Amino acid sequence: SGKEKWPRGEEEVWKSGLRGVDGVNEYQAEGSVLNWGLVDDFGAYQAASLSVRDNLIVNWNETQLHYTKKSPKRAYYLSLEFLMGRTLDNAILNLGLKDQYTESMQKLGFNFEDLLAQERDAALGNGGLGRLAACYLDSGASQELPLWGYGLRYKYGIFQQLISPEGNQLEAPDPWLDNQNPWELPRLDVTYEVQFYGHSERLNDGTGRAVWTGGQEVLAVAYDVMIPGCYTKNTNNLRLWESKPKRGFDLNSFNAGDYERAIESSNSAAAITSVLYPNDHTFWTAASLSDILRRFKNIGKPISAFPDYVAIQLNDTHPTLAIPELMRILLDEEEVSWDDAWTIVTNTFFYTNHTVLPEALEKWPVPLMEHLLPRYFLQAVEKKYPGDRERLGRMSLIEEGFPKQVRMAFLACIGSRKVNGVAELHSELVKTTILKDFVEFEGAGKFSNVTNGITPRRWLDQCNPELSALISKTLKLEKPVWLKDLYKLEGLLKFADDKAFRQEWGAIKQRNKERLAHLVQTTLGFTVNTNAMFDVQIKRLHEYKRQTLNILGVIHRYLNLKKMSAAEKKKVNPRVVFFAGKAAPGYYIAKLTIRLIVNVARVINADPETKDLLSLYFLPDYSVSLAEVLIPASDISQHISTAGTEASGTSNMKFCLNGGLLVGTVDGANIEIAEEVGESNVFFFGHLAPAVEDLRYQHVYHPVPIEEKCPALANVLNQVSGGLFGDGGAYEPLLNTIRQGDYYLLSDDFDSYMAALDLVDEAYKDRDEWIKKSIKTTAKMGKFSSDRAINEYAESYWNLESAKVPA
Ligand code: GL9
Repeated sequence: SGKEKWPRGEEEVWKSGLRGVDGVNEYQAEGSVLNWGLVDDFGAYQAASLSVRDNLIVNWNETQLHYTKKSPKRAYYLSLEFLMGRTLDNAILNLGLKDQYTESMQKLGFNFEDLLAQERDAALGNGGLGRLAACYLDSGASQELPLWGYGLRYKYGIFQQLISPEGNQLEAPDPWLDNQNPWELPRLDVTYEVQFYGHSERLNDGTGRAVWTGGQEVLAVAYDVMIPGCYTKNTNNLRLWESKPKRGFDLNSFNAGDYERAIESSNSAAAITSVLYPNDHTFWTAASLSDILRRFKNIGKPISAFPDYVAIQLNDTHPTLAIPELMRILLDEEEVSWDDAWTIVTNTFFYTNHTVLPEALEKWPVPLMEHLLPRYFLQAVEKKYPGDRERLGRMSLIEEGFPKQVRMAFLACIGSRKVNGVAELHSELVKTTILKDFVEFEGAGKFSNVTNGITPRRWLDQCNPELSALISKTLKLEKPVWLKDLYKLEGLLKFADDKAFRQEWGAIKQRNKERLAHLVQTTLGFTVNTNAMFDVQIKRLHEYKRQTLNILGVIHRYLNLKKMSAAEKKKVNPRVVFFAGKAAPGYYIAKLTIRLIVNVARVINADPETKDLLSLYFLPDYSVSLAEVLIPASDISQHISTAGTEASGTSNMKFCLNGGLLVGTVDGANIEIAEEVGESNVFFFGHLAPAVEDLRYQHVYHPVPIEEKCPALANVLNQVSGGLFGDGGAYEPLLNTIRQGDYYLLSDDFDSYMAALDLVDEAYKDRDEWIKKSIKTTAKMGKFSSDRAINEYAESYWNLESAKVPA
């Protein structure tokens, strides 16, 4: 409500209800558990969370006992990132307790939505890959699958983004745990010793066994995060490891007065899980595997049965060290022969590739795992292709050079039972580019596709409660029924022709736009025109995602508006463009794009001739929670990567699920979305993936000046250089990426991009038709539920069956 805000420590007393009068809380006086003193929103959020947690713990405990008793095959999702966002709302929705909580908190004098906003995001991830992991956990629990996540408990999540007055991105730490985290259970009883660095040494006892020695000893302490399923008792576990020094500090140095030295190694141990993306992944894979192995051993089966009880999914190559680590355990600790160990390993692991961009393919120094690499792999290749030295070089796990490096994607590939990409086109590209030789060598059967999905619980029910309620009412279905079988949305199709329904649909979109406008007003102080079309691009800043194309398009539109007569302007459809996203701190060109966006916004939003028709906002510090407000408010969203570069994209699915239309290239999951909703309901543009290589070749060997090739774009670039948006020279490095080489093909796609946006304007004029498109889009999004995706993994990959906890 905003009215009854109760800043912490304020002396004023709320005059009624349970919080007592005259500054004395009745419950405080009685010494009850509600002994909080004056309770503000944050305190009430904490109290509500603890009471929800009580429910969760019971379910979580029963679920773990049930799995232990039944010993089903289990799957483990190993990921360095879990971008969970907030938990309270998600938990009470999944428990079916939202109405009760809203009502009770109101009786206590609180607006529940304000309380929800008190929670800090758990932002243990960078972007789509980490959010995908979070959606899969939600679906695993909802589908009652024995699926656990393993990751790291970073003390600091992804950096907070600030924007300086000049428009530069600044980074600040995200100490998200400072307020305590009610959603995790510290498990001091689950700790492992991990030896960092060190080496394997043969024992001299004639057995041929080896032990790992040397290095620094670090403790891995488990924190369990409860993952409630939707309307089920099944509450799965996400186990996050915290690193801790094993021996406290070094007493000798301490006694000698060298305090810095005394705490040095204890600090370096704690640093491992300090910030998102440490560079050493050994720690965590070692702890996770010990944990998985211990659980397996409790079943009492021989080690050869390991793959019958355990499936491990690698979320990209980041956790690939689990492969050599399991080899080490099997060889050195379980005394299994090399061949048998390799059989176990290759039946346990599964590898998902999330990008074909060459610069994103991980390479690691050889010495880290020298002794554990399957060396005979190349011998096998040699045997199959005698004398083909070139192929041998291409396929080697080790890239020659200084230092020698391990190609992690290759290791993940040969160490896994199956390999998949994350959308049809991407999986095809994996097979025909980066892993082509491996397809030839191992057979195509090992490689397949699982198109990504998103959880409709968070990305519809939670973020768009009005639309969710309208859907339940219209389909005459209880919420969990269609939320757990998203294909049921097709039932909405026939209502596209129902005028009253369309009106309700449109009114909800309008209110969601107002909700976003309210947020912008209260946080940034800008008044957003809610009668305009809302056009949104939110994602990590990256050249391949082409936010630059978008902002240059906005400038083009602005320049056109400036040329128009008053009569022409009357026909123009007002538009508000939103950007949000973080740039990697060291990614200079991406940061320059942010700077350009911010400065274009400053000029355009202040221009009295055009500002009612075109305005632009860069919303700082993009997060899961911000996405939950932006996505339901969009009329269109942009997914405009150079064809073949965006493996899948998942926000495209979220926008469409909420009835936003898609402007995009023929790339990633855009293609499958269009297949579902029909091409007439998306706005496609740009060159296709097979043309990209040729175009790049042309740029280099037969360059055509941009003035000739795309005059409209050349004009925009000149305006920027000329200083229309402040110091033109500052943008030169960014503009030159387009003028020279234009690796991401902006000059090739600019004209068709602008044409697509014109079609959007045309279509938006017929509001009734537009809403029909919107309804049809939502109705056809069934395929993109992460429930569908997780079931594909469970059935075709892990051979995993559901294990429902009895009610
Ligand atoms: C990504 C791809 O770029 C996306 O297209 C894809 O949707 C997701 C999930 O499969 O994975 N791969 C990748 O490295 N990131 C992705 O988003 N990057 C980040 O998460 C920052």
